[in-house]
Amino acid sequence: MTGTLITVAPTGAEVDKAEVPALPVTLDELVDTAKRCEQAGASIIHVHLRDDDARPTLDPVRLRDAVAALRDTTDLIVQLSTGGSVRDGEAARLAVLDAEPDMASCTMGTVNFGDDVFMNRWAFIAELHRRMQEKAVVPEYELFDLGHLPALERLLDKEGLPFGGHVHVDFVLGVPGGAAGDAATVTAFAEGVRRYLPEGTTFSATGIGRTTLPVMFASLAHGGHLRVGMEDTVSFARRQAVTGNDQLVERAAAAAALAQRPAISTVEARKLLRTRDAD
Ligand code: KMH
Ligand code: ZN
Repeated sequence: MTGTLITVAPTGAEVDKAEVPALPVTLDELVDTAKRCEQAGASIIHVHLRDDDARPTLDPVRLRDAVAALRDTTDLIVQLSTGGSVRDGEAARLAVLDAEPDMASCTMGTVNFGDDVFMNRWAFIAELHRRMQEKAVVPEYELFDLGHLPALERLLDKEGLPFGGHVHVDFVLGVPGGAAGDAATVTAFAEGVRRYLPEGTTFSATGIGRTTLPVMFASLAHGGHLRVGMEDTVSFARRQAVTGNDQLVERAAAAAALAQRPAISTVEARKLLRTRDAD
C-alpha cells in the first residue's frame, strides 16, 4: 500500500465569500493557500475560480493565469474543475481544458445537487474524456453516486483508458441528492472500484460538511486517498469555523500519518497518476 495522496479543494463554486471570509477567491488568496497547503502535505489542488465579485467563473484568461501562477509558486499538480457551478454550460466547461492543466475533473453522471441539478449528459462526459486524452490531461473521475461506477466502466470500455493509462477516481459523498457520506457508503464505493474498474485504479474520497471525518477515516481504512478543503466543508469542528484550507490539509496529513500511510510528495503523486511531466 502506498502513502496518501492529499488533494485540496480550496474554493469551490458554492460557498459565499460574504459568509466565509477565509474562503480564497482572489488569485493572491489562491496562491497563498496553495503554498500553505503544499507545505502541509497536499499534492493536488482542485481549482475553481471566482470573478471580481467573488462569483464562480470559467473565464479562460483567469484560468490560464491561475494555472501559470500555481506552477510558478508551487509544485502542486494543478487540477481544474470542469464541473464549474450548476449554472455553467457545456461549451464553457469543455473550454476549461484549453488552459492546459495537469489534471481536470470529469463527473460521471447527472446528480441532484441540493435544490439544483448538476447536469452531466453522457455525450458531454464522453467528449470531455476524449478531449482530455487528446490534450494529455489526466482526469479525476468524480463519483457522486454508485451508478457512476458502472458508467465509468462503460466509458473506459467505449472510449479507452485516460491519458497515461492510470485510472483515478474521487468519491464525493454527502451531497444532498447524491450518495451518503458515511463509512458504509465508502465501503460500497471501494468494493465497486474493485468490481467495475481496472486493476490498479486509485481512489480518494471527500465528505461534504459534517461527513468529512467519517469519510476521511473510512477512506484511509480502505487504502484510499483523501480530498479536503473549503469547497467541501467550512466547519472544522462543532461551532468552529475553518481558519484556512491548510488547517484541513494538516488534519488530513496527521490522520494519514496515524494510518501509517503518510502524505506523498508532489513528485510521487505525479508518478502515481502518470501526469505528462511525471518523468
Ligand atoms: N460545483 C459543482 C456543481 C467538479 O469540480 O468537477 C461541481 C463540482 C465538481 O464541484
Ligand atoms: Zn469542484
